Amino acid sequence: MSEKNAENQAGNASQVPFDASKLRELIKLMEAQAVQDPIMSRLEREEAEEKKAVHEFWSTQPVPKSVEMVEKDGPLHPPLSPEQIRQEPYELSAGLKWSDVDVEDSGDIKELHDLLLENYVEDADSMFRFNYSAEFIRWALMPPGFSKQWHVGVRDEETGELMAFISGIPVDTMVRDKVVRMAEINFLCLHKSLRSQRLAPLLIKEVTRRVHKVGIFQAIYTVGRLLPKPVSTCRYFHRTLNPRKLMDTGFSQKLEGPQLAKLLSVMRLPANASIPGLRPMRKGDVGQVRKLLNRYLKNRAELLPVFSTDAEIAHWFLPREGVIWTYVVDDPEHPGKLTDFVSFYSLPSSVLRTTRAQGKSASKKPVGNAPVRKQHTTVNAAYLFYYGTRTEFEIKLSDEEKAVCGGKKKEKALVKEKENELVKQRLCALVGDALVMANNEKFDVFNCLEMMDNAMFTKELKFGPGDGHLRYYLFNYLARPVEASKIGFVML
Ligand code: MYA
Repeated sequence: MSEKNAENQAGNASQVPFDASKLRELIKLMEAQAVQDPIMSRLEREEAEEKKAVHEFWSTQPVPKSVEMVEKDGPLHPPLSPEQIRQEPYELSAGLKWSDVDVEDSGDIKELHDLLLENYVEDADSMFRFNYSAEFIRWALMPPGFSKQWHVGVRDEETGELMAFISGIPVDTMVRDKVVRMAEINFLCLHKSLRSQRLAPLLIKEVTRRVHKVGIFQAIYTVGRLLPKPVSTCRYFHRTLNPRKLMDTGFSQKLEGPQLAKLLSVMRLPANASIPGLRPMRKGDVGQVRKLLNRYLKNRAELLPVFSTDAEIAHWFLPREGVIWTYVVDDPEHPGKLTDFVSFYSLPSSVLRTTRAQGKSASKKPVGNAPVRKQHTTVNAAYLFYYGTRTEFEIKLSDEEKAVCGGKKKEKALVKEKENELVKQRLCALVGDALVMANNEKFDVFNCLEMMDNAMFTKELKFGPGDGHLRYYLFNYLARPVEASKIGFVML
């Protein structure tokens, strides 16, 4: 949707008399967030500090140094022979013991849920903390081929309390033209009482050992902070669904009076989806969704997961209440033929407090100094997961266009441009409908990263840039930097 359309929409939907100059001011204000925040300088500062940092642990691991320029892709070290792989677990500090977490067990999953609820990722101002539901954790950790041995827990020997965790799941990862079996590492978490005691390296080494034991020597992981050395960095974008609640919780900047009224009307969404044939995904759709997704990712991305089986697609995409929503477009002209799909998942954040620490800038969310108006315990955030749509079109240039191009190279570029325009139109409609669905499910905000083709719709659909970034890393695999728009891997 163009800015002009946004203005019209605002004018139509709102009861407030339409004032185009006020709206332009508001849109500028929203866009200016990126400029006002010292984001670039903060990123640059982090990079400068990282170049000087000493990494006692990471300097011993098969990852590129921060100052290293990676110029070709491939493993850093060859696979280890079975004799080179340590057989016994690493030794933990006194009072702690290793313990596999059985996420199928109701007691274990509750303990893991509670550990993460109290100790997992927070924004830089400790205003919000991720609040993964138990069902979500099960979904994230039990794809086909998962192994309980890769759900590594640490317990207090005396009390039995779960004090730390790290997980791996298997994933076929494509880095440019190579597919590599990897472990996807996530949910590294230490109880707050065990921080800064060099336990994280032990957890990482132990999960590495267990992954090595089954003959896998590469891994992919994402971390907000800068470590040696990301293959890509993606910025978070946020689309407000419930402006009042986001202001009340300090998630977004407080507005009042006409500005607030305008924001409410600009952000208002229709009640129903716009694409004919859009419906929730069903079991019978699995095969077509697999084809759509793999084709889309391979055409558009350089770092992507490969979904080799229908079982994987069924696991990751069939709707699960409160966890994952997937909508397919069932072509009304050819019933049963799917043309597109889009999915999003639920990841709430607990509200820890509603004002920002003075003199600090948040690193994950665009927060302001909103005074508390209403108490909320959680922000219900939907995150864009994967989507797929057609990317190949039979575009024929007119003789006039060919003449203007004056050569095959420019003609090819023009065809690409036209293809991208068609993809963009479709994605705006598709993700626009995902917003409608998420809004109807009472989500407060819809988040995505500036990865894949997301830049094609963020502005049109009124996403604003956040101040958080997510860095992508590969373990024991050198890869030339991948642009954010070529990242096709969503990590939970
Ligand atoms: S990202 C989510 C991470 N979790 C959180 O942010 C939750 C809240 N925070 C915590 O629980 C703790 O602060 C953690 C660190 C556990 C993060 N990734 O024990 P320490 C390095 C990698 O004294 P603590 C996710 O889950 C740090 O640079 N390294 O630190 C993906 C330093 O090393 P060096 C990290 O603060 C995880 C050392 O640890 C991270 O008490 C991917 C300090 O240890 C981090 N997030 O605890 C893991 N944070 O001196 C890598 C700190 O060298 C997987 N550090 O700078 C690699 C692939 C493994 C498999 C390979 C298979 C082939």
